Amino acid sequence: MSLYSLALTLILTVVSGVMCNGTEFCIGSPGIPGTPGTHGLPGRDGRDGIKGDPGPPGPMGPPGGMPGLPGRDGLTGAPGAPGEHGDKGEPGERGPPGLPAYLDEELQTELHELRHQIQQSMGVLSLQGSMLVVGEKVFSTSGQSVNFDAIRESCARAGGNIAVPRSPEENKAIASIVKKHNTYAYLGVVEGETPGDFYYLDGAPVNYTNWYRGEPRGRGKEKCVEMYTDGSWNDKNCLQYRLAICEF
Ligand code: MAN
Ligand code: CA
Repeated sequence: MSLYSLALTLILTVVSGVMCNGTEFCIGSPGIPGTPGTHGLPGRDGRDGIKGDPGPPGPMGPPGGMPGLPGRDGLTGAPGAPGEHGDKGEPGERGPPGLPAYLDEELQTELHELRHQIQQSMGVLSLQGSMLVVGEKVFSTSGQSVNFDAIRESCARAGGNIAVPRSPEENKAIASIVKKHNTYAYLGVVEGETPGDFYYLDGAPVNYTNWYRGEPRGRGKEKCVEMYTDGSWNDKNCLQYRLAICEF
């Protein structure tokens, strides 16, 4: 073999990856992998899967079916308004005869205790200056000034009436409250249809007055009466704010 053919064989061997022994056999190195084949046919179906979750509720069906059964009773409602008062019942049977009160020891003890408690309460209230006792009457003020109707209402709510002096002594007592609060007070006196005629709130004409000089001079236009701080009276419209003094 010439040098030339030896070189050629070597080059061929390197370039082609095939080595031959010069006579029969050649040993090649593996070629590059071919491209993947096409997909095979689909396999057989697998076994059934596990049961799925329930689906969402379906849409409402068309109307026209039979009405369903009635539902259960609702909750109890709120109580209704109280009914009207019934008629008064018949009087009961007469009880067994009792002891005369002065011989009833239990009753006497109870009276004694009540008297004592009333004395205690009145002592405290008098000391506080929140009640003024004059004869049978008690005068008291809330210290508030409001119009005539509001005074009447607040005195009635307290179980009393707007104060009205029916004697010089009562006038002095009310005047002392007026002076202490340094403000005028309305009295329980109003003018009637005839100008200059004044009445108590029960409709009886007044039989004691203490008009300031020249009063009443409202000539029917001032239907209420106020007390000045010196205890004298003036006819006045009823819409001023005046000290509320009640009598009990
Ligand atoms: C005001 C009112 C009257 C009152 C006179 C007295 O006008 O208070 O009620 O009579 O003053 O001058
Ligand atoms: Ca007047």
